[in-house]
Amino acid sequence: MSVAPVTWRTRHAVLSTADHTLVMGIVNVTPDSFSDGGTWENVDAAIRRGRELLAAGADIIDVGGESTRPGAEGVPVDEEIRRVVPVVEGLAAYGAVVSVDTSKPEVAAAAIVAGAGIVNDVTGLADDAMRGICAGGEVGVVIMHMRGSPRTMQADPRYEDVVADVASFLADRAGMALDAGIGRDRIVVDPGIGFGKTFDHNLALLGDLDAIGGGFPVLVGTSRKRFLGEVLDRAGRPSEPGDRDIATAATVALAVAGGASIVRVHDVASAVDSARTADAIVRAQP
Ligand code: PMM
Repeated sequence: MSVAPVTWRTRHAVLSTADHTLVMGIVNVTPDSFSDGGTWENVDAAIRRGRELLAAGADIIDVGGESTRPGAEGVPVDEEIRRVVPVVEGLAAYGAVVSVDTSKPEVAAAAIVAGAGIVNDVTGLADDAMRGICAGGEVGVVIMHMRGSPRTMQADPRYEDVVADVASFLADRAGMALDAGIGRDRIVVDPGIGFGKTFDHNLALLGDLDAIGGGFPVLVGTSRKRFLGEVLDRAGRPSEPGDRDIATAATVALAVAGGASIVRVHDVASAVDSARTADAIVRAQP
């Protein structure tokens, strides 16, 4: 259970897990995200939320302008830029390490100019232009695994062996990122919990994080997701997404024990408590 520290080079900062597992706090500037859609749509409110998450211990703020919940429709480029850029700008000016959650090269480019240091792409840098922009912008990147697109991904997802399939996809995409000139120390990979996965697929991935990183740091995003609703349903405790922060904290602790370097969450305070506790235990092992 011992974990070697990793560093992650982003545009303006080099992040390290030497002291603790990194916590990425989520600010969704969307009218329709599954958990916090509509709440932070106003620019000032979104910036305020980001600052609260920093005060609660977030190491990174992830700003997203397009919902990726199952069934979601895409957002036009201009609209996504309009939502995201002022929030990125405000939080970067405040000194935050800002990540932009987008799969559109134009949005990534605009966000980098506005001060984003990381591009978090749920399509795993599928687009050539996106890889070029990330290489040129010298940002950190998150390469996430998804099966299909948000509109279709939950229609009967199947894998030969979900852990091996996700690991091999991430290795391929990391190879493409390296070929595009993105430095090895800028790349983080993510199994994409809930993105084209059944309940059992999600649990299998979370139980075997070691097997999916291929030498790259692993980010895990479980926060308030539907599979946690299913766990709680099975325990006779039906929940709304906002009721799932304790369940999320359990996944955070286990992800840290399983070797995750970064966790992506809505409720930063509970995740920081959970991650720091797990860090103390993991780091006390020989
Ligand atoms: N999950 C969501 C959105 N973006 N990005 C990464 N890297 N990993 C995730 O698991 C992930 C993500 C789901 O939507 P949310 O922003 O409402 O949590």
